[in-house]
Amino acid sequence: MKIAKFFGMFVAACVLGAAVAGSAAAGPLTLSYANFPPAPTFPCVQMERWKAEVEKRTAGAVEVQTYPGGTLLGAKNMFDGVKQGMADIGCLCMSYQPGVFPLTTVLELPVNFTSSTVASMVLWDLWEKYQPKEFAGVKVLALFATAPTNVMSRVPVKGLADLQGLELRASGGASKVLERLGAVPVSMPMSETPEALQKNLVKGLLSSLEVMKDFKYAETCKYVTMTNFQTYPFAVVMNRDSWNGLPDGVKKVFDELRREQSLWTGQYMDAHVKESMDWSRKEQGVEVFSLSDADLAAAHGKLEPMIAAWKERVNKAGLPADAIYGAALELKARYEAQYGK
Ligand code: DTR
Repeated sequence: MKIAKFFGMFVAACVLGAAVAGSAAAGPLTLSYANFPPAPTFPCVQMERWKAEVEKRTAGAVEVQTYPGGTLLGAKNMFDGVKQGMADIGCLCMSYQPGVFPLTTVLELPVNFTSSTVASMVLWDLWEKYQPKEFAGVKVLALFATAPTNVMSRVPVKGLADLQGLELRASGGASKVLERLGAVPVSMPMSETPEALQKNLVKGLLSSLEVMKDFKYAETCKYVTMTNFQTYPFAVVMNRDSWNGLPDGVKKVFDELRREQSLWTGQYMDAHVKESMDWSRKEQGVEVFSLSDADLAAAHGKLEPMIAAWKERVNKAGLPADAIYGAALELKARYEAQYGK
């Protein structure tokens, strides 16, 4: 009896797989998924989760070949590489291509996000509402943002005065934040940062704190200054022709995963930041400073003009900047009420 039941279930899985893939003879559809940072980092952890969910929900009709660590496409050529079909899918950080993503870089503004979960849901809803043409050439499969950025450094940064003239690695909006605060931003993708730190080309970095563990920055940066500045927006995108070639059943699985994966990644990031900072303090003796209220107020005063500059760029791109900015703040308040600050 058990064999008959198992055989029945096996046949059902094959039929479902074939139905989803559109043909029993086709075998699994293999898709390439490129990512730029090393495998243990959050962009790749979320990639592996997406792969597992897709292969499960399509009953094996789709197989995802993942390429972490820039082995297929790097940070700077990710978007163009996916559009040219060098990879079916790619994960990119919009901050690495200044000027290309006017709407979604609203996440880089100093609006005091306190979690990746909230920032990621705001990003998803804004993209869904405004459908900006910055992603017109691809199919968007997920959107998420890092946790807020903080200073990680070899030397103690106890206040804004300690930032003056200090070379810190950043990228995109974070570089502008450092410049306005009197530090010296050294712009590069995260993947190039370990070498820059090792060669002492920079005294630290401004980024989300999970990298203290994932890149082991806690071994060189023994000080963290809690600033909760801007976040970094990410997108997972698919080549348009690769998407159009998918069977309808697979498209349905991918579409159902989009917002779910974005939320999953935000929640993973927030939990991992806590884990990373616990490890940094307990195992690596990292010391954590907070900016004084006066310094935080002074910092936000210096960063405020970034909002007007962003609005000018976005209006020039033909988008309603004031409406988008207002919607971002409303969504931020809504999701902070739902998920906590
Ligand atoms: N903070 C951005 C993006 C970023 C944050 N954590 C990671 C991990 C791996 C790659 C990129 C990022 C940055 O500093 O580049």
